[in-house]
Amino acid sequence: MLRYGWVDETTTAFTQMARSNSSDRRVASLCCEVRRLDERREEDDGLSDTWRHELEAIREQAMASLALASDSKALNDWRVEVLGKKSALGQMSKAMGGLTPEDRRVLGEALNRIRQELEQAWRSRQAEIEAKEKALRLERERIDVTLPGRHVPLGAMHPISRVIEEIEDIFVSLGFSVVEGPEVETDHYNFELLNIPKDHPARDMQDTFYLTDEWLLRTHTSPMQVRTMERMRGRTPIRVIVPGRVYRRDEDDATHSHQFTQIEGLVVDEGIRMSDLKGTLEAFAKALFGPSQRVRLRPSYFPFTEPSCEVDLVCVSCGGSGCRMCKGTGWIEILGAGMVHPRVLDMSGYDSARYTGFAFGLGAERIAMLRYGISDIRMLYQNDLRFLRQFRHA
Ligand code: 2U9
Repeated sequence: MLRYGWVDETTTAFTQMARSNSSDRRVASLCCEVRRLDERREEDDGLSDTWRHELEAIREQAMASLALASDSKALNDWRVEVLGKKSALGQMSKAMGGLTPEDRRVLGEALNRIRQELEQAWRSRQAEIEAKEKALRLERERIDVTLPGRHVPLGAMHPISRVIEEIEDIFVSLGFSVVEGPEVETDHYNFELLNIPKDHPARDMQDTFYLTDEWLLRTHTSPMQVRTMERMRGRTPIRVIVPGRVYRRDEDDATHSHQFTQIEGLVVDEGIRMSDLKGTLEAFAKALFGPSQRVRLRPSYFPFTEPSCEVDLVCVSCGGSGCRMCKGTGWIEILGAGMVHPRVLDMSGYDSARYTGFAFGLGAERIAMLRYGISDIRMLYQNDLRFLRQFRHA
């Protein structure tokens, strides 16, 4: 017969011992005592009233606290407290060693039953709580697809990079390849093979930063054209442009920088003439500054080209009528160029009696300044966002 709300004192003491992890020996002796005090056995499962009552109390208390567990953490704590090794049930199971075989069987079966019942209750409570927590999570994480998107500030390509890309595109469309190479070069490739021997006056104008007597920061990208010719081993045609950073010993001011970006080009084949140079550069000028552009060649001197010239564009500011920018001439200089010096061809393995070529060079900064109306070259290197942001939509 089950009695609710009444707990035999000894049994309570036993249970409390078990709950508070008392020693097994003490618990076992209490078990014996309990058995002696509870001689009456129920017909059906052989459990004494005291035991039944005590187990029922544990069950009821457990069920009540399970109903109060409202989240996964409380649920797990409950499992440890009620079903774990240190729980009342766990301690009772452990202490059963001190009982007679018959009592052990009876109590064991009863403990198993209650344990299974509590485990089942735990599982259904867990399912309930999981469903509740999932619903809460879904509610909390609900996405409102009608909200306006977050603004992601877009960066902008640097004006020098823009100019490089644009110029590369133009020359690629004319059949050129793009080649890049190291900024640290040897004296041999930077000067000697370009017809600038040690005692040449052009060395003064292209003084640079030396790492050792032989290694230096390149003063132009021309060493890469030389390397390209060597790699091609006399084969033609060669049509390359080489963009990259170059270095010179120079005072920085509004139009000069000790480091700037060059784009140089080289064409080598049989029968290449000055008219090819002019036609190519005129096509380039039209593509970059518009179809009404024209170029003008003026004689000049470079050690690596012969003849050499400076190339002018119709002034982008006044269209040729003369203004402050072109100093009233109607023209602005944008390029240096010339026919590749025969000695340079020969030194790189191209017989100058059979092959000819043209070459040109320009500064990307100068083009960017003309293109975007930038008055001081230093603005291109200062990374001032107020300046750079202007190119976001340019
Ligand atoms: C090889 C042979 C010849 C490249 C050339 C120039 C003329 C030139 C300047 C323009 C402005 C440099 O950036 S700048 O300061 N360049 O005037 N460059 S011809 O001639 C070469 C290159 C490589 C093998």
